[in-house]
Parts: sequence; structure tokens; C-alpha cells
Amino acid sequence: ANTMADEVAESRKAAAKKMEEAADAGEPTVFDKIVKKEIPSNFIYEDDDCVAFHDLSPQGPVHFLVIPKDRAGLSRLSKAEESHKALLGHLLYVAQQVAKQEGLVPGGFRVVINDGPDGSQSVYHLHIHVIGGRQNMCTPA
Ligand code: D5M
Repeated sequence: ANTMADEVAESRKAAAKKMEEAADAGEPTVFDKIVKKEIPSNFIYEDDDCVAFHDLSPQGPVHFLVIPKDRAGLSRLSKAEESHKALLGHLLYVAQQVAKQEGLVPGGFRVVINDGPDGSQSVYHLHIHVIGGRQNMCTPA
């Protein structure tokens, strides 16, 4: 028999699938709107390919996101293809650069990428979470 928990999980999966399909069809995600400055945000870093800004619901004293300006098909990490390797490397490199800029080194930080419904992804525009500023931080984002 279907439990209430099963039904909640099913409807979350269905909602996630819709968001992923919309993103893949080229509909702007909330992060596209941030890049285009249609939604206000304070960039703590910007270059030609990516931006970084503080997460709306921080999971630690410091919590920022690094996102590509152009998703280029990367609604989620598991959509990665050979052609995305340079961008993925760049995003990870920028993540640690901005972590230093924000004072997270030498203490350290966590890097998290949520992929898909089972990975608790909520925005279908690839993004890297960087969380730090406290010792023994072990709560997943
Ligand atoms: O996490 C998506 C993350 O994006 C979540 O931690 C909240 C954050 N978020 C959502 N909207 C905004 C805006 N407008 N500004 C800043 N941060 C935002 P994931 O579960 O990995 O998809």
C-alpha cells in the first residue's frame, strides 16, 4: 500500500522532473535571473564564465554558491559531457579561490553539488555550494 511518505516522495519527484524539463527546454531558472540581474543579488565574485553569491538559506556561517553564467545544458551535474570538462574545472577552481577570499582558508570548507531529486537538488542550474566558517561542519547542504 502507498503510504503518505511514498506519496510525498512521488510528488517531489514529479515536481523535480518538471523543473528539470523546463530548464532543459531553455526556460530561465532563478539563477539565470540572478545572472541577468532580474533578481537582486550581491556577487562576491564574477568573471566571464561564472558568478558567486551568498546562499539565501545559509547552512553555516559562510555559505556561497558558484554558478556558470551559461548553464550550457548543465541543469544538473549528471548532464555533464566531455565538452563541459573545462567549465567544471573552472567552477571548482573558482570555488576555492572565493573560499580564500571569504576567509575560509586555512580553516577549510565543504564543497557540495546536489544532483536530482535523490540528491535534494532544488534549482536546475548547476551550482557548487561552498560552506564553512565553523569547525566540524558535517550537516549536508
Ligand atoms: O540548492 C539551491 C540553493 O539555492 C538553496 O540552498 C537555496 C539557494 N537559493 C535559491 N534561491 C536563491 C536566491 N534567489 N539567492 C540566493 N540563493 C538562492 P540545491 O538544493 O542544491 O538546488
